Order: sequence, then structure tokens, then C-alpha cells
Amino acid sequence: MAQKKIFGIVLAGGEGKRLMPLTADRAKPAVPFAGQYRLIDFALSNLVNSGLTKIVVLTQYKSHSLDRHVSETWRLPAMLNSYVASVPAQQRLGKRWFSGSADAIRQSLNLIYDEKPDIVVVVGADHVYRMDFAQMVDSHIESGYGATVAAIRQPLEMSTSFGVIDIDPDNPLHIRDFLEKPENVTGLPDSPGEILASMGNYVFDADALVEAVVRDSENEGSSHDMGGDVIPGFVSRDDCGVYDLSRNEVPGSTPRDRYYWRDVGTLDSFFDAHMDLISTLPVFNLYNDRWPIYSQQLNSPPAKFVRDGRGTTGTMIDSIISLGAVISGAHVERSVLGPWSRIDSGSLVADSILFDRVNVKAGAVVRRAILDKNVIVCEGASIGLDREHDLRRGFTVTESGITVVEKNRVVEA
Ligand code: ADQ
Repeated sequence: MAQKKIFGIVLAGGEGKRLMPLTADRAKPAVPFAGQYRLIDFALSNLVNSGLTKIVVLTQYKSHSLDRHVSETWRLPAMLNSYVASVPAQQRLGKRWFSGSADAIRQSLNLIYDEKPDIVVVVGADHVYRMDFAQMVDSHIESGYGATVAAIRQPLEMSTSFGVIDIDPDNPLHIRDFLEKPENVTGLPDSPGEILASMGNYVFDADALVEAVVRDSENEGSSHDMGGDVIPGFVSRDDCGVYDLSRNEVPGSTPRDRYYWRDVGTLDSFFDAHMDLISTLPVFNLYNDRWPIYSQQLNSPPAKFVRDGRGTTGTMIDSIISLGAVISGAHVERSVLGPWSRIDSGSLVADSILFDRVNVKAGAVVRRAILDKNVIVCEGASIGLDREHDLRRGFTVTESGITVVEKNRVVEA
């Protein structure tokens, strides 16, 4: 990879409808994760740790907080000619927004023409994982295909959420067939309960990518989607390779998180991915400093646990707590608390995710809930104890019973 000029594109324009209400007001890649991170930090950290130094983030939908996060947090040293730049849809090819992820690249080809890379790495922005893209680029170069798709095994019943890869039995690096989100597929020969799913991360020869997205833009029947149109095009031209994540060795990863990859596209998977972080031996280890996940540097005081006025101590177990939080005489368990949380006397927070500046006041109870930024839970109020009551109050309740409260809401007793 060292001899090649590599350019990174992060696709960050998706709406994230299934994460509503968390995406009512921000793009999905800007949704907070694990207290101080945003979802996009995982993709960007992986690219930067892999040695990419020129990266653009293509945004479109409610991109203000995403643009702000990228420009404030992702400042690579300009002296080394490196950058992470957020590029909003610019209507360069007529008065219309991006119609799909391939159209987003088509409308941004000037960025590729300016940099003249040999290889382009294109990644999604809404997954939690670690991956060394340098190893995938090496595999791409060795295989000689115009495109390479990153892949991971997933349960068969999830086929409708992913691009499903069929490998050539005579060549395990060659994709013979690719179906985007199919209903009925058979499982893998060696594991009938699983499929090989596309991770939505791709490596291309730059000229092959340019040609493919231009060709796609001329096809009126296309939905201009990378997974739905451009990748199947490479496959039909017999020009598509596969890179299985199980071949990837990330420094410092543990046997438990070595093959970890979570699509956090739904509220339930978003919740589950948080729970993966908090056990003693976490399924996903944020504390791997050999492959750091970077994020905003909060200018905040440390978190603090104090006794309340009656002398009751604050207790917390199996939880993550962010800077600026104060827990006073309350009990917190199996939860993730965002920056500047306030958890007051006698209250209980369990199995929950709190975004920035949530205040749980005295005697309140929060169970199996996600509370967006600035939510105030008033004295004696409860969330997550009674599904019907939560629905009546206009909260979202997921299939598995997680209650989600939108930004700025004041929850009365
Ligand atoms: P999806 O995630 O369903 O499937 P899509 O909604 O196109 O596909 O999102 C892919 C990425 O592109 C996301 O990061 C999204 O934010 C971004 N994106 C979508 N529309 C965009 C636009 N108009 N402009 C800029 N960015 C845009 C994809 C693949 C599947 C694969 C799964 C893995 O299509 O084959 O299995 O990802 O999760």
C-alpha cells in the first residue's frame, strides 16, 4: 500500500430513519455513542489508524452537527498535507440533492480528479468496529480486481438488511454473485445458519470507480446506490473481489473483539452495541490504545461521585461515565452516561444510555431507556417501567422494550 496514493471517502448522507427520534435533528453518523463519541468516529479512526491522510466525508441530511463535529474534532496536521474534510451536497450537477450513495460519489468526482489517487477506499459511517484498511488495500492490489468488498458473517435471518455475497467455489477471493438485501437466500455451505454480508466498505482502483459511477449515472433504471447498483455491476463484469474481516489483524485487539462489527442502524442494535461495551471483559474494547478510537476533546472537569445531603453515597457498577458528570447519592448500573450528566439523590438509572446533559432528579427511576440530549427527568418521575404509560406520553418504545425519549424533553412525575 505504501507506494500507492490512497483517498478515503466516508458516505455520511443517510437519513437513519430507523434511529428516530435520535436522528430527528442530526444525521445518523452524528448520533452520540458511548458517551463522548459520535458514530462517525469509528469509521474515521479506522481510516486514520490505517494510514489514510486524505479523507472526505460526504454529507447531506441534517448535516449541521456532523459538519461541526468533523471540523472541530478531525483536524489532521495540514503541514503533512493531510485532512478530513466534510463536503456537503453541492448541487454541482444540477439542482438536486444526492439520490443515492453512488450519486453522492458521482457528484463529488471533482474531489477525486483533484487528488488523482490510485486507490479509493469508500466506507459507511454508521458501524462500530475496528479494521485495518491497509490490509484490505493490500489484498485488493494482490487480487487485481477493480473493486473489493469487505465482508463478515451474519445470521441468515438478517439477509434483508445486507448485501449478500456468494463466493466463487474455485476462488475464495472472487465474488460470483451479489444480492442487495434479498428475502430468500441459502446459508453458507460450511454454516447454513449464516450468510457472508457486505460491510458496506469497499476498495476500488480509482479509474474503475470513476467509470462505474459515471456508467451508473447514465442508467435511468438505477437507484444510484453503491450496494444496490455499483457493486452488482462490478460483479456482473467479473471484476469484484472479497476481503473477509476474519483475515484482519488489528493491533491490541482481544480474542473477544477481534471479529466485532455492529451495524447500529436500529434503536435495538444501538442499545445492544452499548451493552457490549460495559461488561468487565467487554465484547468491544474501547481501551485498546494501540488502535485508538478518537473523538472530541471535551474541555470538561472530571466525573465525580458524591454523597448527597443525607449522607447516602452514590454507587455505580458496570457502567461508563463521561467527563463533567456528577452522581450524587444515586445508584447507576449497566448504563452509559454522557458528558455533564446529573444523577441526583435517591434516583436509579439502570440498563440505560444517557446523552449529554441529561438530568435525572431526586427519586426518579430510569430503566431500559435511551434519553437524548438535555432531557430532564423530574423528581419522582419514572421511565421504562410501564410500556403503555411510556407510549401515552409520546415516547418511542422499541420491539424489545427500550423506551426512547427525544431531545430537550422534560418528563414530569
Ligand atoms: P445500507 O446501510 O442500507 O446498506 P445505505 O442506506 O445506502 O445502505 O447507506 C450506506 C452508507 O451510505 C451509510 O453510511 C449512509 O449514511 C450513506 N449514504 C446513504 N445515502 C447517501 C447519500 N445520498 N449521500 C451520501 N451518503 C449516503 C449498505 C450496503 C449493503 C451493506 C450494508 C452494511 O448497501 O450492501 O450490507 O451497507 O451495513
